[in-house]
Amino acid sequence: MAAAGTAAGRPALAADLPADAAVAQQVKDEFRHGWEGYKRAAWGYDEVRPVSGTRHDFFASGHTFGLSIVEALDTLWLMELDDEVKPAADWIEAHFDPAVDADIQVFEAVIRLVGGLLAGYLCTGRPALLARCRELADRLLPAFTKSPTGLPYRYVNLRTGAVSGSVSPLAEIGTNLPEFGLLSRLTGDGKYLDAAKRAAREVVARRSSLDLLGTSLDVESGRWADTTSCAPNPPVDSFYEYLWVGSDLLGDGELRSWYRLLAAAVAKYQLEEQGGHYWYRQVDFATGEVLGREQSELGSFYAGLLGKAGDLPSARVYYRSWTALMQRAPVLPERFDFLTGQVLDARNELRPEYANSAFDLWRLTGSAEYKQTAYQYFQGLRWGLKVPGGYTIATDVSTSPIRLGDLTPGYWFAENLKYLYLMFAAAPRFDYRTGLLSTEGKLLRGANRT
Ligand code: DMJ
Repeated sequence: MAAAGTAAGRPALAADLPADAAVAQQVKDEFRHGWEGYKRAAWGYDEVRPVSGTRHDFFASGHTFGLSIVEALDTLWLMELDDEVKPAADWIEAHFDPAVDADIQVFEAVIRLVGGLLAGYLCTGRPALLARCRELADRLLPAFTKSPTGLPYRYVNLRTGAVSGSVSPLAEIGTNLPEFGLLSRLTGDGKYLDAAKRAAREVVARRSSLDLLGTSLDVESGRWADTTSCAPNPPVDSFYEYLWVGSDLLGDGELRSWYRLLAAAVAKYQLEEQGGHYWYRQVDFATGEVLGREQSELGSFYAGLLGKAGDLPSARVYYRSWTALMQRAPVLPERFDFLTGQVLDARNELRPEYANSAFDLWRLTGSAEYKQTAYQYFQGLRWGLKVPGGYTIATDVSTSPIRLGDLTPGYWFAENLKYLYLMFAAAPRFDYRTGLLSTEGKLLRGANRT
């Protein structure tokens, strides 16, 4: 297998960064390209398969939530694509069904749908979006309230309220604080925030004596099902992120102190320096014994989180570790071993995490480094993953040419190009001082609606 960062083929990266307005226009054009592909082949369905021109049901076979429309709505609004905003919001008002008779993954429903509807409401001011959001959240709540520990089940049937999936990874348990906190604030009903905060508290209470967390919990017994600490990689990644984002949005000092306690332990036991680069290893949460050196591309979001939480020196080194890989092979594999360089999963799921960190660190520092490297990421996307029908995942980035898959994940409409656009566009609808985005790139604070 090819070593990470040495996958064959690479685009000629432009040495000079074009003017900001020119990059912003390029980004907007690429977003439109993807959006037109979705509309043409899959309007009203969850996701488009842009190569075959077919559709994909994300949550449950035979059911649609119009996921890509919900994911795209605030991006369309921020990009001032107003001819697209109204049809998208109209579709949600007319067709979005929060009561389908199917088992729905609670985590994905919260970050994509609850978050998307909240952001859509904040951007457009249309009350029906908040009403749909509230109904959906009410139908998700049994996952929390039926659990003897308050740790949510993984799945809930939105029609019947039946719950299932009793062993859950931490990201799925705890990636809900900002969405549920904001919903409580907007509706005046504290039950959403109460459920989310209780779940986070139950997790933190189960930390080891080293202040490390495991990977997954049995939500019925409250016992750990996997005691490997794999932060900041999945499937715990956004649990850490949401302690910080939640503390920021809700002004909650307890969440902040939990984040600091847990992040300090990750830095102490899991951070490893290799050749001037930072990576995070897997350890036993009780002893700190090293169990593995796998790095997932999803972990690259952590550079931005480190920066937001005040550790800019570590954020910079970790971001540059990813940049070094990207400059050798602009379309990264999903997972690799950072000690041997061996690729463990050669797919690319059209992921946004590196761009997310570029955006966060650019906002914090104003440094041109982040615009330059974000533009290189953008060039890699266009070179490797653009197809006539939009943008697609890849099934193998180690081949030349890259072997393409056939899916535009919903998050692509919410994240990758939104981060880039906001960096280059001086977007009048985004409040750069207070703006806050969720783990799914949803605008939860800072919509300028004058
Ligand atoms: C998105 O759904 C979110 O960014 C989430 O936090 C992690 N996974 C995907 C994108 O990779």
